[in-house]
Parts: sequence; C-alpha cells; structure tokens
Amino acid sequence: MVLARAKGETGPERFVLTLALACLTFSIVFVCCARSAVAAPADRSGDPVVLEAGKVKPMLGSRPGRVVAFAWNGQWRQVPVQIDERKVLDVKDLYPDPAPDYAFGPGFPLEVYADGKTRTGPDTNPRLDPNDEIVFMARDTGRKVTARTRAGPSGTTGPVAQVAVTDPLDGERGWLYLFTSRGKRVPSAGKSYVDLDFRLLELPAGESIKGGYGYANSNNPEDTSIETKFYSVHSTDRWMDDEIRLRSGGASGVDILDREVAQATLRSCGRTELTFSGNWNRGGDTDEGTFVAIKNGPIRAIRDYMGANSGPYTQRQHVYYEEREDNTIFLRVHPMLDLYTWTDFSSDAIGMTYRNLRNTAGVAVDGTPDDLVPITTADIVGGRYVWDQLVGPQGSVSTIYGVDTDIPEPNFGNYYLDDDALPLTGTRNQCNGDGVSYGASGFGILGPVTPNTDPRLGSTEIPANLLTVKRTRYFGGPGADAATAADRTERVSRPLIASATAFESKKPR
Ligand SMILES: [Ca+2]
Ligand SMILES: [Ca+2]
Ligand SMILES: [Ca+2]
Ligand SMILES: [Ca+2]
Repeated sequence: MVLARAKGETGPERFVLTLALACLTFSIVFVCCARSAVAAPADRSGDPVVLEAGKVKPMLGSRPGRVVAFAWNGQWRQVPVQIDERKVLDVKDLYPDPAPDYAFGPGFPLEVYADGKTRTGPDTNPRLDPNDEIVFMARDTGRKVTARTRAGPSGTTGPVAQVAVTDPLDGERGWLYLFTSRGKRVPSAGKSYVDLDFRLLELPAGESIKGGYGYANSNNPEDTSIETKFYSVHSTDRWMDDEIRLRSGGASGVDILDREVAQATLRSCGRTELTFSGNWNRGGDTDEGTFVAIKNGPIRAIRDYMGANSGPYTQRQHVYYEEREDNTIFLRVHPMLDLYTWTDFSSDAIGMTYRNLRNTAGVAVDGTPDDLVPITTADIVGGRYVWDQLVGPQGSVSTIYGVDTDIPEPNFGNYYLDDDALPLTGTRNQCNGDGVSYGASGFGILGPVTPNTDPRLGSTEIPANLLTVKRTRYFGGPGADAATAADRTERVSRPLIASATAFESKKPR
C-alpha cells in the first residue's frame, strides 16, 4: 500500500516528490486501516520467519552483511536478522575429484546453503539474489509504522522493505522493516539466539574443513555443541548425537539422550548411524561423507551434511533455532528395505511420560514395555503431520513429523520401544549405544521395500522417487502436555506467512 520507488528515481527532487506522495498515501492508509496494526504474532514467539529474498524485491542486490532489521513500537528497535545464501551446484562438487566409489557417475543439480568453508563454496552471486533466505523471529516483529513516524533509524539508508508477517492460525499480523546499514550496524544487532561450536577433532592443524575432511573411508570425530536458552545438543560425528539437555521452564537440565538413531532395516545392524558416519569395520566396502554447510546464528545454526554408505548424496540437514530444531532427511539411495530414524533416550529420561497423537494419555518411560496404538500411513500422508512427546521434570521434547513423497502407496509408521531388558545382541533394535531402550521413539518407513530415491539411478521411464522426512522438535519445560504438542503441530503445518513491499522512509535521524 505504499509507493514503490521507481527504478532510477534516486535524485533528491524525485525522492521528495515520492516521499510527499507516499506520505499522502500512507496517511490515508493509516486513517482507514489503523486497526489492522495489531501486535506481533507473539504467541508464535519461538517460530522463525523464512523469507526468500526473491519475494523482497527492494533488497535484491544488497550486500548480505549490510541488511539490518528494525521493529517499530513507537520507536525503532534494531532486531537480529540472518541472511543465508543459497546456490545451485552439481552434487559431484561436494566430493573431491576423482570421486570416491559410491559417488560414481554423473551428478545432478541441487540447491543448498552456500558455505565458503566447505566444498559447497560461497554463493555464485555474493549479493542478495532470489534464492537466498532472509530469516528472523516472529517475536521480533513490531507494529506497522505510521506516516508521522517514518524517519528511518540512524545509521541506515535505503533500500528499505516493509515485511508483513501473518499467522494463518489466528490472523494476527506483525511488521518488520529491512534497511541497509551505512556500515556500523550489523545484521545480528549484537544478539545471538543460538550458538553453534563446530569442531572436527582430527582436522590437521591449520587445515580447513574443505581441505581436511575425511571424505572417503574415514570417520570424522566431532565435538560440536549447539546451545540456546531452551536447550543444548551435542554431536560426535555426522549422523551421531549423544546429548540433549532442556533448559527452560525449570527443566532439570540432565542429559536425556543415549543416541540419535538412523537405521536401515530392523533385521540387521549392518547400516546404522555408526556406519553412515564411517565408524565401522568396513572390510572391503567403502563409505563416503561430506559437509554441505555449517552456519552459526544469530537466528539459526545450520549443520548440513551428506553421505550414508551407498547413498553418498543422502542428506541430513539440522537447522537449530532458539526453541526448536528443524531436521530434514533427504533420502537419495538405491532401493532399500525398511528405514528408521528415532531418538533413543538414556536412563536419565526415566520418569518422563511418552505420548503421541494416538495415545494422548501417555505411558511411563521406565524401561517396562508399553502397549500403544500405532501411528499409520493414513495419519501422515497428504501433507498431514503427526506428533510425539516426552515430558517430565527433565523438560519436554515435542516432535512433529511430516513426509514429502511421491511414492505410490507408501508405508509409514512410528517407532517406539521402552525396554531395559533387551541384551545388546538379542535384538536388532539395539545396535549401538547403551544396549537398552528408554522411550525410544521416532519415525519409520516400514517397507517392505523402499523404492529408489537416488536421482542418478533413475531413468526417464522410471524416475527416482522423492522421499523427504521432516522432523521439527520443540524443546520446552516440564509443563508441556498433549495440547502443547497439538498446538506445535498446527504451527508446523501452517508456518508464518511473510510478504514484502517497498517502503519509503524519510532521511535517517
Ligand atoms: Ca543465491
Ligand atoms: Ca547471493
Ligand atoms: Ca514403559
Ligand atoms: Ca539405548
């Protein structure tokens, strides 16, 4: 509803004219629509707004390091914003040349987060271009600016964009204003909502990730931590996590995680998070892995990698926000049997309650097996999401699962096992970790056969299938219940919507 600055209208006379017209228009808008300038979508404070730069036309061509964000609440308040550049590459470039064994043949194009520290490299366009992402938190939005108060913040200049954020669940709106820093103001606004400390323990001194990562037939021990006010997690290799601590609402803060599990078929321990990460006796076989991107705040941290034995382009992307982690597995592998991703909790999770959308009353996490109504394909196909939750004095983890797939008649379900009597070698459910299961819960592709998802192995007649497993987990306090999980499921199903328009401000104060 505000006047866009026409291309080339940068002279002072044009600016004044445009400004006068804009003021007039804006006054009218303000008078007629003042009541629409309600508060920010505060009830979604833990949710991010991810905006493709292509939808923020005024800012295209800006230097990412100069994009700054402000909320208006009677005065300007700088709030953190993050620019994550994206690029399209040939996946073969993610491995050294000549390619290791399983990364054979031609590659395929893929859009990924750019990272100059990895083989991905920096964006081909160092300015803000359409596939780059502008990210901020819903709770940092403010009110809509009125005509009287449109002088821009000090230390900024144009171009300027007004971003309207709408919560589709209740219609609440908030506004955020993007300016261009004159140099001193930085995108983070001096804030950090998430802190990632990425360390490769066996990286030779002075070596970069790009030059020193063990891409083939190697593990890559990590000591990586992610910390926010709400939780901390710890990773020890690509597919391997060993710590979750909950920090908010009076949570005890104990480490409730034994391990994150990724497992191909329950009938064997041949392919698990250990082998995916190169931690195995490979004999005559080989394994490959690579890091796509590692990014650290202020709004989110990204830990994005590829490589799971004969699926060298199978990708797992962790995006950590202050209150939640968005985790996506992009399956790209030849036909498989059944496949699982679950969280195997530790004995420090004893005393928590496990529940899910088919078992809302919940069962005790105590190492004694429980009878549960299973979650089935019908619960999760067609864009639906399912949830599960562990809650206790330790805090809460409410996890929402969704799938993008074009597999006809897929067979999905949940995984759950609470059993402390299982010997390590007695069942294929207990491949690694402490040998027993406490509240072990997650998602299963139940097979019996999972069709080919590796684009390299597809043909015009039989293209590779798409199978992307999405998991969003909210880390909360001991007070969470089934309603909390249902609410978070609604949030994930209907993310915040943002749209941007050009915005003319007066000269900065
Ligand atoms: Ca880009
Ligand atoms: Ca760019
Ligand atoms: Ca139990
Ligand atoms: Ca275990």
